Order: sequence, then C-alpha cells, then structure tokens
Amino acid sequence: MSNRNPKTAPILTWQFPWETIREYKEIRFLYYDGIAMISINRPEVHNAFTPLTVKEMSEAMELARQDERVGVVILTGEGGRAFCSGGDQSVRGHGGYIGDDHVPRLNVLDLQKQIRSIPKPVVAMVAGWAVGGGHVLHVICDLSIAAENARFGQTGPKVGSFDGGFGASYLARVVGQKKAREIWFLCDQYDAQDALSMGLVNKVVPIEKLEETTVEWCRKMLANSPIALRMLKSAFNAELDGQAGIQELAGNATLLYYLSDEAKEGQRSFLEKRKPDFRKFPKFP
Ligand code: S0N
Repeated sequence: MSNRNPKTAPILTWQFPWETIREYKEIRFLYYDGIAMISINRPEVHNAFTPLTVKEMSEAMELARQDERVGVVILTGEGGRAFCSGGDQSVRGHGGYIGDDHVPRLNVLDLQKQIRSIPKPVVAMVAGWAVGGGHVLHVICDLSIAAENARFGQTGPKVGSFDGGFGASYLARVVGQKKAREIWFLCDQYDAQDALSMGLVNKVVPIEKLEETTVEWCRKMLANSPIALRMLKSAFNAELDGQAGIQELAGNATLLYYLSDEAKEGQRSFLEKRKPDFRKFPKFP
C-alpha cells in the first residue's frame, strides 16, 4: 500500500548494495561490507515501535553480535522522515505496549541494554524525527550521525510517560545535567545544529550524504583493532553501569587472558593431570 501522507511519505532510500540478512515484519536487517544495519520499517507512523518491532530489533542485534563478519552496527529508520518516534501510542495499554499476545510490555528497555553491551560500536543514523523512546535509542548508541532534517526531543511528560533509566541518566552524561533536565521538563524540539552544539550528535550532513558518511565512519572503525574498540566501549560504559559495567569490562579482560599462554597453561595442566608451571611467566612491573 503506498503511503500518501505528505508527513510520512519516504524521501530517502539506501544506495549501498545492502543484502537482507533475515526478513522481518517491522524492521529491515541488512548487511554490507562488515556492517549490519537494523532499520525500523514503519515509516507511516514515523517508525514508532511496537513490542514486535522491539522483539525483532532485539533478535537482529543478537544476530549481529554473533556474526563474525560484523564489526559495526547501524541503527536507523526507513524513509528519511524519522529515525524513530518512540513507542507506538496506538498500542499503548495498561502497563505497557500491547502486542498480538495481549501482554503489556516495555521491552525497549532490554534493547537499550543490548545496544550498550554489544561489544561492537553501534551508530545511530538519524534522519527526521528522533523523539520519545526513539530519542533515547539514538542517545544510547555509541555515535550519532544526523541529517540536516533531523529533529530531536523527549515527549514523555506531554504524553504520559518518562524514561528514568538511561534515557535520563545517560542523557545527562552526554549533554550535562541542566540541558538534560531542560530537554525532559520542557519537551522542546531541537534541530540538528542544536544537537551538534550540545554534543548530542557527532556530525551533521545533508540528507543525501547521510548513508555515505555513516558508512565512511563505519569503515574507519572497521580498519581499527576490534579488541581495542571492544575494550574501549566497555571501559566507557563501566563507570555508569555500576556492577554490570564492571562485569562487562572484566569479561573482556578474561577474554584477553584466555588468549595468553599463561591461562592456557592452567587449562592444559588440568587436562594433563599435572601441576601447572606458572613460574615461567613474566611478572610485569
Ligand atoms: C514525531 C512528531 C513530532 C511528528 O509530527 P508530524 O510531522 O506533525 O507528524 P504526525 O502527523 O504527528 O505523525 C504522522 C503519522 O505518524 C503517527 N505517529 C507519529 N508518532 C507516533 C507514535 N509514537 N505512535 C503512533 N503513531 C505515531 C501519527 O499518528 C500520524 O499518523 P496518522 O496521520 O495516521 O494519524 C509527532 O508525530 C509526535 O509527537 N509523535 C508522538 C511522539 C511520542 O510521544 N512518542 C512516544 C513517547 N514515549 C515513548 O516513546 C515511551 C517509550 C519508552 O521508551 C519507555 C522508556 C522507559 C520506560 C517506559 C517507556 C514506555 O514505554 O513508556
């Protein structure tokens, strides 16, 4: 069915030769040259998410995590009019957003945690609206690249919701306490240049350059050491994420330790039913 609403009719299609990794109902999950793209495919409602959209994004994020070809993930929305307008208000019910199973859910909170913990950079590619829970999704991404038509803001206090988790505390880390409180308390909208000047996005480009620039940034990261990027991401997260953040950072340290002959000596000695010989390993200052 063609979209005749002038506010939501698509103005942007992807130009790179993306391949579909898996077919979904409410998202597109694509791959190109080391990059996975998860794109919300509900342009007729400015890419508002339902429980199913989030379930699909969550599965795609996990597949991107497991896929060894993938070094960077792009999060975006189809059509060029919106990145994401938050939770779909037409399915919001008593206690959350209601899907086909009639159960109210706030499963976007699980997706937020996944974006922070996937050990690969996640880049928000933002054209048009990034508001409400959609704004929170871009805030949580490691980097945000915005088209000149991007518009940002929180709507919660106007529409009867709020995100007191990462949506508040991490936003405040990004733009500072005063600005974060302004964004939530006033529910104003900010253009791409406003967002750039408050450090909410990394770069602003004409919409025709959005995909090209985002892929270029992804390629720069793909040319760098994946373990260094992984360690840095968990290090940036660790302080704010408390025990869970330390667990991630420590998990990466364990991964590195497993790669060493010293750790392998422990495993081998057990399998060979002998005492481990750790004396031969260096005691670094
Ligand atoms: C984005 C806005 C500003 C765009 O305005 P514009 O360009 O004038 O277009 P509209 O005519 O308003 O919209 C075009 C069509 O799209 C539909 N639509 C837009 N947004 C939504 C939406 N969120 N849900 C359902 N439909 C939407 C319009 O209805 C219209 O369709 P037609 O023409 O057929 O009527 C403007 O659209 C706007 O303000 N949208 C609403 C933004 C919003 O309030 N979003 C929800 C905010 N809350 C959340 O996201 C909470 C979710 C969450 O993340 C969360 C986190 C932590 C704890 C709890 C929660 C929780 O789930 O509550």
